[in-house]
Amino acid sequence: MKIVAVEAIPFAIPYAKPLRFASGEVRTADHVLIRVRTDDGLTGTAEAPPRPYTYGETQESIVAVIDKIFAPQLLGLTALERETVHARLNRTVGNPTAKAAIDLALWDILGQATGAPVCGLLGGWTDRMRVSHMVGFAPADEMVAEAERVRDTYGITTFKVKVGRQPYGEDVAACRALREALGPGVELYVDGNRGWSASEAARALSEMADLGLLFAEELCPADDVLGRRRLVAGSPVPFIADESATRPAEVTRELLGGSATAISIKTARTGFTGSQRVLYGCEGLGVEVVMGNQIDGQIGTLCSVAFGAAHRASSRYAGELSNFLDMTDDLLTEPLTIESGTLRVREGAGLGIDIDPDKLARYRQDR
Ligand code: MUC
Ligand code: MG
Repeated sequence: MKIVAVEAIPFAIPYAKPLRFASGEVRTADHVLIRVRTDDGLTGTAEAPPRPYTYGETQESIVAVIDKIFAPQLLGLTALERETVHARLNRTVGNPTAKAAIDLALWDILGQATGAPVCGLLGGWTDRMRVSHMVGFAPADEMVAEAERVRDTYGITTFKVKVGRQPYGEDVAACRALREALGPGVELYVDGNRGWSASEAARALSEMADLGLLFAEELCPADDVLGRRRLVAGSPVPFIADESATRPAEVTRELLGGSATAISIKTARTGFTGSQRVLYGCEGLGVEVVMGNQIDGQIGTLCSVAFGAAHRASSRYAGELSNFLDMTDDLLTEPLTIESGTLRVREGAGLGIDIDPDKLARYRQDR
């Protein structure tokens, strides 16, 4: 299991329907396919999605940091030396999705080498998760039509509504329209991607007090610490930290500082190893988690569901596992399917990621 190569292959697949939110928008999945190869012929696979508005990474920066810094540091280590791998990766600050993808690929190798599914190695709690769908910015009637289509087509009954527009009344009206159209049985929560000030968020939440929101996520800037504490203290809705808590230490700070009451876990930014650190910390503190989405493609989504389903605490709420539905294509030989509002973990050894060589040839950007 000695690492002999770490490949970073940029690829680009357009979205059929762009996702818009307060901090940015995604029109093309310009991700990086990571392949870690070992001397015994195994290949661990993962994808890194650049999110410049969240982490400062770009497709080019992910390829560069892997080719120039990470790959040379990892050659010769084995997939069983993850602590050493992370110690070396963490000599470089930032670059969370590049680091996470390497970690995910190493777990894929461990699974293949032992003949076990990664979900089982991580905890093996269940084999599926309920799916939550993200509804991006659009006029309220289009947001309602999308949610109804997704509910009717895939059986999904949990929706995360993007908010954070100015003025906030447009978002409040959209959430109200969604609740009225979808009825009381559907779970609704909101994600502001830091778009509102704390006082705008307080006013918006009070106007939505009758909508039965499940969570409120990252409504105002991460630096507005006192504003966020005030919001958390004054709201009955649990507050999920996403961009403000991207590492285990930030999770601790947010929770102990009283500016969050729940945590979004994204395997795209903390891999499996860091995500377990976050999850176990939250469990120890009695804090709930939600499996978030870094607007992953199908490879990243397989990683999220493998982790989410592996633990009791991470499978409790619906996981954000449906962003890939808006892509025009993907790289997997066998595409993912969501049925009855549920996504299953892939069976077999490792993560079950099988890349279609023709699709990779069509979408890769480096040839
Ligand atoms: C989310 O939960 O915020 C959008 C920006 C980002 O960093 O993640 C996505 C989804
Ligand atoms: Mg978020």
